[in-house]
Amino acid sequence: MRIDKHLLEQHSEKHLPSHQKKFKALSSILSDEGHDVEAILDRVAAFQVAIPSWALGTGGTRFGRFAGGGEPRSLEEKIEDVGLLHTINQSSGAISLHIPWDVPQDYKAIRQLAASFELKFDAVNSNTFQDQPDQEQSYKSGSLSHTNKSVRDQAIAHNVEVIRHGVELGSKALTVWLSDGTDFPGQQNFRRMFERTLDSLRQVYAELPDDWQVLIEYKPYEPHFYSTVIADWGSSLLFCQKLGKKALGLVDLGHHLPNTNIEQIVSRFLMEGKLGGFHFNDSKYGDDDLTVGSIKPYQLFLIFNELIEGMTSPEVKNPELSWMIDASHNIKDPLEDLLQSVEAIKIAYTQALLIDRKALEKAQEENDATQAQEIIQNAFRTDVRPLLAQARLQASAALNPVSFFREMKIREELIRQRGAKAFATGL
Ligand SMILES: [Mn+2]
Repeated sequence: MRIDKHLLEQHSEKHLPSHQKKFKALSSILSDEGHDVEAILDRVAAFQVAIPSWALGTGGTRFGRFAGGGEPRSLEEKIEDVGLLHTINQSSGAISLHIPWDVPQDYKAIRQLAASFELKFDAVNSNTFQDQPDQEQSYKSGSLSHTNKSVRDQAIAHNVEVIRHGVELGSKALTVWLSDGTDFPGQQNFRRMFERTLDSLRQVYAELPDDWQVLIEYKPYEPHFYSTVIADWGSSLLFCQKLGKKALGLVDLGHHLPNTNIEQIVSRFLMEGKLGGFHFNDSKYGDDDLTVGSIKPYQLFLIFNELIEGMTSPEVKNPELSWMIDASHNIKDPLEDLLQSVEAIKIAYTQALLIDRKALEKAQEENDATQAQEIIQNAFRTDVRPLLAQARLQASAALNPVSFFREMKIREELIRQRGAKAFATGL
């Protein structure tokens, strides 16, 4: 499904008077405060968030799944859905694929289809947390960390195959989320599991093209409930340091125990030049896969505060980051959820751009906690949505993405095209 640019213009025209009032008021206040509104708009417009192929269908829990219909049935339809999102918000210009759920058959055709929607291929993701019907060895007791060399070799070969697919599509990174772990005390030797994993990752790392990165994701628990090999940012950083400069840490917001200070982790990774990317989502209890910014928008803003602080500090030398969403819940329309998620990420980013960094540094040097709070909360409490809308208007996107999606009855059209019982492949 492709959106006629005319419909976007019509939608924006309808909402224009109310938008203009809000934008005029905000830009006047920001200009008075010394902000360069045009420069902020340029940065907002340039900020792109990759969409994972697995978020385009309704997610589920181990208790059930309630698919909404009209879900993409193939890699081609997944690319079309991300193209749809990007046409609506001009902020989702990349797709992140998951192998083997999205194995491309015809690379050239897939590349052309993505290019027709102005989409790039972000990091490719390997999967050794499930057994595939045709595989010889089982990952029941682990993959890259397995005690049996044949299982490790199979998992290594899979990761290398994922790199090959990514190279054909123009990706520049492999994301490894390793589910390996144990469920019971004494089940395995922690040190040996780490060493076997390191040896496996070294073999994968050796196959990375020069301009590629491997992003090492961490998670404290689930699917295993006693230990995980790459459980936390410290373990991720250890692997990255031992592997080499192409290995970087990946922070998934849902992969932390409750109340973890994620913004401080971000600062530490940046300080070491080892932050590779983000998987955005939100959670109340664990890896809940909720819409970004729906539960803890202040935490998201504080993370962006650290990101911008790090990325604008001359002493911090960190590569460009990959921004991705990793969420898939089972209640909302997945496309509406993604539009809201991208919006929430860009709101937090824009608010963090408004922080008066000089004044904050002065407050920090003077140990003035009250003033520091005034400064960061002044930015956080600014309603920056008119800036995002203005950036979309200038990029010929929809002034209000979610209402455009509903006004145009896009889900109804997708159900008409694909059927009410069309379930996304992969999950
Ligand atoms: Mn993730």
